[in-house]
Amino acid sequence: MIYLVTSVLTLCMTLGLSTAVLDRGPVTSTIESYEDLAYKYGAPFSYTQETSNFYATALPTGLSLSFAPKFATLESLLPRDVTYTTYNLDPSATQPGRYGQSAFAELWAPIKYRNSTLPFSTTVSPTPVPKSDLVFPLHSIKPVPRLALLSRHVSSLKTLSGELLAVHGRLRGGLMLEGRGPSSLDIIGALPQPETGYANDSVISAMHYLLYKQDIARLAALGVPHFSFSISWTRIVPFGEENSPINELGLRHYEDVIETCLSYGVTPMVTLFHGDAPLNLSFDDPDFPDAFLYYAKQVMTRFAHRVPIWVTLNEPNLLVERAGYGANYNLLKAHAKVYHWYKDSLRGDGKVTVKFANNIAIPQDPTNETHVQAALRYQEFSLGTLANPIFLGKTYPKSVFNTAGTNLTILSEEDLAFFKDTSDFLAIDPYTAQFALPPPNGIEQCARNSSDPNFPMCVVTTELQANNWLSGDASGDYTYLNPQYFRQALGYLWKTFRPSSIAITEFGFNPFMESARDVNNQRYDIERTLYIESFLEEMLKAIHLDGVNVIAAFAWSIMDDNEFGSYEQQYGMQHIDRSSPVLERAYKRSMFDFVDFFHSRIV
Ligand SMILES: *[C@@H]1O[C@H](CO)[C@@H](O)[C@H](O)[C@H]1NC(C)=O
Ligand SMILES: *[C@@H]1O[C@H](CO)[C@@H](O)[C@H](O)[C@H]1NC(C)=O
Ligand SMILES: *[C@@H]1O[C@H](CO)[C@@H](O)[C@H](O)[C@H]1NC(C)=O
Ligand SMILES: *[C@@H]1O[C@H](CO)[C@@H](O)[C@H](O)[C@H]1NC(C)=O
Ligand SMILES: *[C@@H]1O[C@H](CO)[C@@H](O)[C@H](O)[C@H]1NC(C)=O
Ligand SMILES: CC(=O)N[C@H]1CO[C@H](CO)[C@@H](O)[C@@H]1O
Repeated sequence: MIYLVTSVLTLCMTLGLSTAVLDRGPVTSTIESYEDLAYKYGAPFSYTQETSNFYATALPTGLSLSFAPKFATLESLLPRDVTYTTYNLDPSATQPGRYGQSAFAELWAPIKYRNSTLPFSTTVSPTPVPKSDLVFPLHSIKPVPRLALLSRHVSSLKTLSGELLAVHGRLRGGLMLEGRGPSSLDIIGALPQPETGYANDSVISAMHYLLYKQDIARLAALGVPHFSFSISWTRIVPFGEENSPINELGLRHYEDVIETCLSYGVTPMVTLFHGDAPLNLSFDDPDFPDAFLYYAKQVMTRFAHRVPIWVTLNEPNLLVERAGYGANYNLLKAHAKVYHWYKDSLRGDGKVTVKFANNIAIPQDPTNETHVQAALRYQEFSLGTLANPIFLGKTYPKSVFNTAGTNLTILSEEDLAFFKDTSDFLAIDPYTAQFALPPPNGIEQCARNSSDPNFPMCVVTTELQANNWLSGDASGDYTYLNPQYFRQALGYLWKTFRPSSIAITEFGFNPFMESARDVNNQRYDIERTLYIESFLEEMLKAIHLDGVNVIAAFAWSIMDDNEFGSYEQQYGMQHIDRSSPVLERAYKRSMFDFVDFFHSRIV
C-alpha cells in the first residue's frame, strides 16, 4: 500500500501536476526536526492546512459564432414537401398511414423500457454552480514541468476555434420522449441482462436530454471551452427514411442546446451519427447514404451558422469490423455525400470530418518480422479501408486488397475522386495501445481461409509484453494506461495519412471498479488524472519533438453515463448521484486536472 502511494506520487512529480496557477501561501510551520520538537516540548507550534485556495475561472459568456449563412438563406436547400410534425408514443394510437401515430408506436414495439421515475419530465432550468464546487483539489507537490517551457512558446496549439480543451459525451436519456424514433443502439439498453448487473433503464442514462442547461453551465463554470456532443438521428427523423416526416420537437431541442452553449461561452462540436442508426436501417442498406444526407441537411441548414466543427460518422471503422466490410462502401458514401453537400451547396466555413477508433497495434516483438507484419496489418484493416480513400484518394491497403472474401466493394476512379479529401482534419479516438502478433497458423494461411476464426484481419492482439508484463494499469475494460505508445500512435497517423492536422476526439479511462467506491473516493480519481495527463504529455512530445500538428484533445467523458448498457463502466469526469431525484452531478478531480493542464502547460 505504501509502495503504491509512493509510486503514484513519483509519477505525479514526473508528470508535473502542479504549476504556477496553483500557488499557495507560504508555509508557516516553525518545526525544524523531531529532535527539536522533543527539546522544545510546549514551545509554540502552528499548523498549516495544505489546501488549495484556487478557484476555477468561468468562461466569458455570450459567444457569437458565424460559420455559414443563416437558416433563412439556406432553407431553399431543403427538399420540398417535407412534413414537419411530432409524435407522441402511445401504444393505443389509432392514426393510420405509413407515417401515422400508430405506425410510430409500431416502430417502438420491439423495445420495452421501464418508464423514467424522475421528478421532472421537461427541460430543467439551470442553477448557478456554487463557488464551493469550484475549488481545485489540493496539489502538494510542485515540480518543474518538463515540457512546459517548450509548449508555452508555441502558438500553433490554438485550435480551429479557440483552445484545445474539450469534453465529449453521449448522455441522452429520455429516449422515448418528444417524438424520438427508436435506434439500433436502444436495443442494447433494453436487453435484460440481470446476471451482469446491466441497467435496463436507459430511458434515464445521464438524462442530459432534460438537464443539458445545467450540464453546459457546469462546463462553463469550470472554464471548459468546447463541448462535443452528438445529435440523435431518430430525434430528427423518427422513421429514419428519406422524405419521411421531421420531428419538430427534436429540431427545437438541439437548437436550444446550441444556443445554450453559446450563451455560456461554450463552443459546440456536433457529431451527426454516433452508432445510433434508425432501427432496421442497416449500414449496408443501399438507402443508408441518402437517408443520412436527408437527416444531415435538416440539421446543418439550421445549425451550421453556429457550429464550427461537424463530425459526420463516429468510428465507422468499428462499425465495419462489427457489421462486416460490406458496409464500408456505404459508410464512405454517406460521409462523402454530407461533406460535399456542406462544402458545395451549403457553403459552410466550418470544418467537417469523420472520426476513427484506433488503439494502435505495436509489434509484440519488434525484431520479429511476422510481428511487424501483424501490427501493420492490424492498422491497415482497422483504418486503411476508410482512411486510405478519404485522406490519400487511394484504394484499400495491399494487405486488405489481397485478402479474398472480405466483401469490400472495389472502388472505381470515380469513387476515389468523390471520397478524396473529404476530411478537413484527421479525428482519432485513441484510448490505448496493444500488441500484435500473427495467429498460431500464421497470417498467410488464415488470410486464405474465410472460415478461419481470425479472418479477415488474421492478427492476434494482446496487452502482454513479450516479457509477460502488462503494458500498463488495467481499467474496467479494454483500456490500459499505457501512454508510452501514444506519441507513436500520433506519429503513425501523421506519416501514414499525411493530414493537415490531427484532433484527438476521444480519449479516456474507466478505473477498475470505480463505481464500487463511495462518492468521495470516486471523485478523487487520481488514476483518471494520471491517464489524462500522461497521455497529454506524450501529445506535447508529438507536437514539439516530432512536428505533428495536433489541434485539439477531447476527453471522454463529461460525466458518468450508461456505457453500452452498463452504469458500471465509468469514464466520467463528473459523478452522477443516482439516488438523487435530480441526478445531481459532482466534478471529479480529473476534470480540474484536465483544465489545469491546459491553463498551465498550453498558453
Ligand atoms: C409508461 O408511460 C406511458 C405513458 O404514461 C404508459 O402508457 C405506459 O404504460 C408506461 N409503461 C410502463 C412500462 O410503465
Ligand atoms: C428492470 O427493471 C425492473 C424494475 O426496476 C426490475 O424489476 C428488473 O429486475 C430489471 N431487469 C433487469 C434485467 O435489470
Ligand atoms: C461477406 O458476406 C457474406 C454474405 O453476407 C457473409 O456471410 C460473410 O460473413 C461476409 N464476410 C465478411 C468478412 O464480412
Ligand atoms: C516470430 O514470431 C512467431 C510468431 O509469434 C514465432 O513463431 C517465431 O518463432 C518468431 N521468430 C523468431 C525468430 O523469434
Ligand atoms: C479453415 O478454417 C476452418 C476453421 O478454423 C477449418 O475448420 C478448416 O480446416 C480451414 N480450412 C483450411 C483449408 O485450412
Ligand atoms: C420490420 C423489421 O425488420 N423490424 C425489426 C426491426 O428490428 C427489431 C429489433 O431487432 C426487430 O424485432 C423487428 O422485427
